[in-house]
Amino acid sequence: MTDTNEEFDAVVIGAGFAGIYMLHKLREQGLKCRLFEAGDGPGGAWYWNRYPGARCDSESYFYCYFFSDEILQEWTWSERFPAQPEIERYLNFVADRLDLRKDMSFGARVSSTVYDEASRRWTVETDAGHKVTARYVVTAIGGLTSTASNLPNIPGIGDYKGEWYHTGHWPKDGVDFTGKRVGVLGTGSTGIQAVPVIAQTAGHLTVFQRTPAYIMPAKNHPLTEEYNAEIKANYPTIRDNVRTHWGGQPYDAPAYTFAELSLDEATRLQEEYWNNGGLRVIQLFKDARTPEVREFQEEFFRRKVRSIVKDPAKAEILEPKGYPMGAKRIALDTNYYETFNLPHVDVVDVRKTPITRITEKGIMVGETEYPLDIIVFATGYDAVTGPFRAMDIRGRGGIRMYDKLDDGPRSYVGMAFAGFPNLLAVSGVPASIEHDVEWIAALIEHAEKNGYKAVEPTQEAEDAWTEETQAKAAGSLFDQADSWQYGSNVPGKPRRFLLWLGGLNVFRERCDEVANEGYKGFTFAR
Ligand code: NA7
Repeated sequence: MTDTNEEFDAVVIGAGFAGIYMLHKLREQGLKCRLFEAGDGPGGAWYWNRYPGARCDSESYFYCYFFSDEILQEWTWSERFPAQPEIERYLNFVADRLDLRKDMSFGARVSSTVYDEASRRWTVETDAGHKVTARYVVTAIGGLTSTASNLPNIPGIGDYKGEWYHTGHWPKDGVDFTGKRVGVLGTGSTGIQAVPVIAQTAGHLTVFQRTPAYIMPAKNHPLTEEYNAEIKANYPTIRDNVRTHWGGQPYDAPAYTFAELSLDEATRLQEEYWNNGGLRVIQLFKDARTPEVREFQEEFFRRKVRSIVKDPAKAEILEPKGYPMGAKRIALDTNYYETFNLPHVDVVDVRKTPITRITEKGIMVGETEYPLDIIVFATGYDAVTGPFRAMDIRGRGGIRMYDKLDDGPRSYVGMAFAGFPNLLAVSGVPASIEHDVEWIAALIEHAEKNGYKAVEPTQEAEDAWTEETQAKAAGSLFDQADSWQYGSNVPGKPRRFLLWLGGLNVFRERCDEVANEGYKGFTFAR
């Protein structure tokens, strides 16, 4: 089907968790909608991230939609931490269950979206030849997106004659590593998941590590029928807990006070939490933010590395150090450290001796060349602002989103932009996505009911929110390391914090406040 010149009430960009629900919500409100998606099916980040070992770090029972009791009951997860194919299947299931496909165009990457002040409409064009107009545009393009993958600017990268891949747009047919000399560059959450799986078939695997991550064991396992039945019976409580938790996780608050425990007792408890695995490994002490607890846990993690990795030289490189735990995202692993006990797997410290160039044959570290048949770049993303800057978005008076975000992130409540009427944005993880979708849907309903043609935040509201976001991050743990959350993984990107660090529960309250006070901070035009 071609949509050329068709007029819509709303265009949604992206068919991941955010876009799927946004399309459903707006359609429910009676809007004529079209969703454009670059991939050839639903999935979003879970469509593109097909790299070996790709898996969610949140448990399946809360990495999902809560808005529909039917979907909660009809879908059954097979593993504690779902792998990419299962999440992709889930999103396809939801798209079908809600009969959304007929309003989705796949293989259509939005190239530009331009606002016309006279008609108060956006013109949206895709690289597949669509050109449509809409009153509202909702970007559901994610913060860590294939369009903004971060390929390091290493000299000679164009000279390399072998195969190379970025984990964020992995070939659908997979990559055959059998017997090959493989190099993985990057040891964030992605590299840590990919390394053990690539090692299973590679002839030789070299991991190039700049910063050693703090890593917790996932302890992933299949879910039993009894477990799933119990989860399904408890979904109302789980949903409430997700919505009131600081980080959108349905977990109980930490149970112990480190300062009141003997070192032996604290170690025993920490061991127990370690053995249970998952995000809760470090969520046991109420006084977790004190330097004593952090040092205790950091050392606990380092001891674990030394106890698993048999070669002391490799262990020394892999031990997390040089920055406080929590200042970068803590990863979950399945057999990451164990993989370095295999004779054909090495780790190279490229902080100590940096990569000098990429050659025809492989990667040069200092004066040493590592010949490689395949390089895997697990080097992350130009996060949050990158996906917006990858598209030509022009608001009132032709102002470009590209320029607006040149100095770092700017928004009002993370969802709206001064100068860009009726352009709204959803991103994040399912817990925050559901909130944002519902909030945006309510804002649009408010505008529709009152006959407003354009809604846009004031510059003052946007400035205040933007500054508040930065203030929340200043002095936080994140402030003590270089991370994608601070934009420091992309050379030249301003050091501005890209996320809201005030807690998801507080964010919900703040957004409610805006809505309840007649959408304060927004202007509406008829
Ligand atoms: P991350 O977390 O940004 O990790 C990227 C990794 O790549 C990290 O280890 C970086 O080292 C490394 N990197 C990046 N550029 C270079 C260069 N030029 N040289 C050497 N090493 C480099 O991306 P992920 O894909 O793992 O995870 C992104 C998010 O997706 C994650 O937080 C989850 O939410 C899901 P560095 O640490 O910068 O020294």
